[in-house]
Amino acid sequence: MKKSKLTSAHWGTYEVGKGIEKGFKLLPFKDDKDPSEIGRGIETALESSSRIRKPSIRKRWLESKNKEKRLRTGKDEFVEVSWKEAFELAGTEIKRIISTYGNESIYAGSYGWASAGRFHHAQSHLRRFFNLIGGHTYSKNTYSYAAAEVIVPHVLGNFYNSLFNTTSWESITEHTSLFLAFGGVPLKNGQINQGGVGSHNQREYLNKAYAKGVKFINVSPLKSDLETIGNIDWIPLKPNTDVALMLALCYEINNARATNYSFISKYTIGFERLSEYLNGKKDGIIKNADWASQITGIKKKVIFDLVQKIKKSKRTILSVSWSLTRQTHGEQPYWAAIALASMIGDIGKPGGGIGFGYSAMNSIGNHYKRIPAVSLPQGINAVNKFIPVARISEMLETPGGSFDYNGSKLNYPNIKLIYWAGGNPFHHHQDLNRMIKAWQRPDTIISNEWCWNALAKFSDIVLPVTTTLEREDIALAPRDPYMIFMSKIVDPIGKSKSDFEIFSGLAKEFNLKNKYTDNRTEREWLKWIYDESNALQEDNHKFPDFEDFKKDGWYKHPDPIDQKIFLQEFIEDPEINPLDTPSGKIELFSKKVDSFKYSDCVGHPKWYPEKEYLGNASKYKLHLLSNQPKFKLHSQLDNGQVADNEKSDGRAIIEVNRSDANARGLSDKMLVKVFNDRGSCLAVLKISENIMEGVVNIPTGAWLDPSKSDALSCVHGNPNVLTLDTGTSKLAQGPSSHTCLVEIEQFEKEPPKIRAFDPPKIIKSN
Ligand SMILES: Nc1nc2c(c(=O)[nH]1)N[C@H]1C(S)=C(S)[C@@H](COP(=O)(O)OP(=O)(O)OC[C@H]3O[C@@H](n4cnc5c(=O)[nH]c(N)nc54)[C@H](O)[C@@H]3O)O[C@H]1N2
Ligand SMILES: Nc1nc2c(c(=O)[nH]1)N[C@H]1C(S)=C(S)[C@@H](COP(=O)(O)OP(=O)(O)OC[C@H]3O[C@@H](n4cnc5c(=O)[nH]c(N)nc54)[C@H](O)[C@@H]3O)O[C@H]1N2
Ligand SMILES: [Mo]
Repeated sequence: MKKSKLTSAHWGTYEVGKGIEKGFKLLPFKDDKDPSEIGRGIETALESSSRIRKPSIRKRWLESKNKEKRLRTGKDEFVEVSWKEAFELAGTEIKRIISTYGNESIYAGSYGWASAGRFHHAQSHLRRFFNLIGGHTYSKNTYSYAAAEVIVPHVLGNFYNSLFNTTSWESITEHTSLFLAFGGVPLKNGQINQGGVGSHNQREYLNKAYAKGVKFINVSPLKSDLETIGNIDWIPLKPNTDVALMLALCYEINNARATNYSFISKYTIGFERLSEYLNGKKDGIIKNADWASQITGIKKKVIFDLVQKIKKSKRTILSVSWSLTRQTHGEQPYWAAIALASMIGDIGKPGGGIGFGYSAMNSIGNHYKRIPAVSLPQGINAVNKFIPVARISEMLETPGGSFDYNGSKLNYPNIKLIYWAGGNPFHHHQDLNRMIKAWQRPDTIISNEWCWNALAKFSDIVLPVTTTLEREDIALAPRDPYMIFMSKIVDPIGKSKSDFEIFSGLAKEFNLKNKYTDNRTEREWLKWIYDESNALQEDNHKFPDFEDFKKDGWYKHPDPIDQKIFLQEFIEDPEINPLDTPSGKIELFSKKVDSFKYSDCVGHPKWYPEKEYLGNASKYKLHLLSNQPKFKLHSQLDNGQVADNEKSDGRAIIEVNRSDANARGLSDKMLVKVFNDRGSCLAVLKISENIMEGVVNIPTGAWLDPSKSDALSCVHGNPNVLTLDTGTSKLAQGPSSHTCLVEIEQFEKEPPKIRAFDPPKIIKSN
């Protein structure tokens, strides 16, 4: 029997079968225990009218001179050109920018998830190209957990180690008594794994642990952040106040003489400094349950109850959601949680301690061995200029301006050209109205995209890229045991080319094509990646023969025997396996961080009330969360039908507590305007018992759809027109998307038409 072809995406592996209308259908991969619906979005999106079919140049950019050419409205006309013309135009412009302003003036930080597949990784190609022609300004850290990426190394020595070595769910099922989750264990997010997923396991793991008697507690504004087969204790708290709760738990545990002092003295430093703060030595404020109750909105009794549960629990694990980093002072929840886990003293023991982001992705807590794999070599960037990734608007607004970052004082470059490939800043960035203003500053913006989203509509040169279904690749992610041969399913739509072909074409303009391709074809590169990765495998884990792998379509690495326990080696012998911190121990007080003298990130975990949250609400009384969508990955496949599951009449849904709706005279399914001083969007109201009073939620991902005539920043429901664009603190300068206050009111006018998926007006070529 002929084997069916496989394809892979960040949300799963699929068999490709015959479809009814579009010629193909994505079916669940047979090894997947809990397949995700998300993939099927591509069936309707692939050839929809939002598909970019030919290289397109913004008409005003092409025809006008100087400043006016830059005015980017997102509603501009485009002119289709041939690839030859497109390469010439882009090549000439890149050369002009480099010779006039230098390579530093090119921003190719280009954050984003792009698609699965080891070879066709858009950012790797982008960087390989720019590194070849003298370099570019780049970006550091992520939108996912930037604050943790910077603070955790000061406290535990390394952050990524925690992602690869999170304590296994098996260990939790066997040994944990209490699983205290800040921000829940959102199964909707476990559908995703960067680079691909063979089998989705989070649901089964969670249910098994629950069935075995692990006591789960969900500390979160949303009840649905932790759902399993039975009831879960839900402790709603005001968003962005977890640190106050964590510090009060530290104080009350200490007060109840339940601190594990032998753990503290053997494995940590700085407990005295933290204790002084908890006891209010300097500020006169004791960080007790009473204090935290007022900040978090959690009753004092519930906090004392938690203290008792922790005291009685034989083995406790704290789970801290990544979302807790995406808020003002997002460094603190991780530091405070590490301090609390240290005082409990279960770190490094089976089923105990701390874990970051259970079910934030499928791989967290999975039982697998990290699979070494090579990437496309990117060369060396000759430009040594970077920004913390979420400081893009500020960079564009203030060329030469200075900023703080992790102990350094740095300067912003003067950006004249932006090149984006594989990410969507009109999805991921905060305060989009501010960004759109800043976006007008560069001379030229180039993007490789496959669909007419806002990024494409706000670019000058748009180069149409193929999707994974239109090219061959290998899904090989270090955090998933499956390796998939991604077959080509359909021919490239329109004139689209892969990122590899696009940058090869551009390299030719610089007479560097052979250097760029290294004289390898796409197929030769796939084989190269396979062979080089295979060379890194241990002897008993070698890959099958390449041709056999292609024929079978997939391969699974053998499971490791041991369960993972985060920081086990350090706990077993802190002398031989010290942490990579200055003291070799867990730093509850960090001399280094303290030496930076940042008022917004001192040397120990601390509660900072100076921020936009319910504790300071006056004009805008609701805290807006914008969590990850259930039926897509970020903005990807919003142009397909599966994403409609999470919308109402095509618009994003805003979840509102009944009492907040009643207080404003709003009812279920009503079209509402959500607004603050930064912007406004429409959304459809859903009354919900799932969300605590004072909090509302719009999942991210609705494509930006501004309307001047209705004076709305987005008629479709993109929450990032409302969110706050400031760094978490001087330390990490991470994004603060979960920090945001808004108001809502009924939108009584005629509902404006959604045009997010309409292509721009295009002057066609033949
Ligand atoms: N308000 C708010 N905002 C947030 C968050 C939040 O919680 N709240 N979360 C943040 C987080 S955690 C993240 S990671 C970011 C995600 O932000 P992004 O990663 O930027 O979002 P995506 O929609 O995945 O963007 C990927 C883009 O790549 C394109 N693409 C796909 N495949 C290819 C390819 O092969 N080649 C090229 N050239 N392009 C391709 C897609 O069409 C899409 O436009 O969003 C952040 N933004
Ligand atoms: N289906 C799907 N899955 C995804 C993604 C996607 O786009 N779609 N994106 C992937 C990516 S890139 C990432 S980084 C991860 C992100 O994973 P997470 O960071 O876990 O993502 P969120 O869904 O934003 O947040 C989870 C929950 O945290 C809660 N929360 C927000 N603020 C607070 C707070 O101050 N305190 C407490 N206690 N809770 C709070 C919210 O109720 C929210 O539902 O998800 C990944 N998984
Ligand atoms: Mo993320």
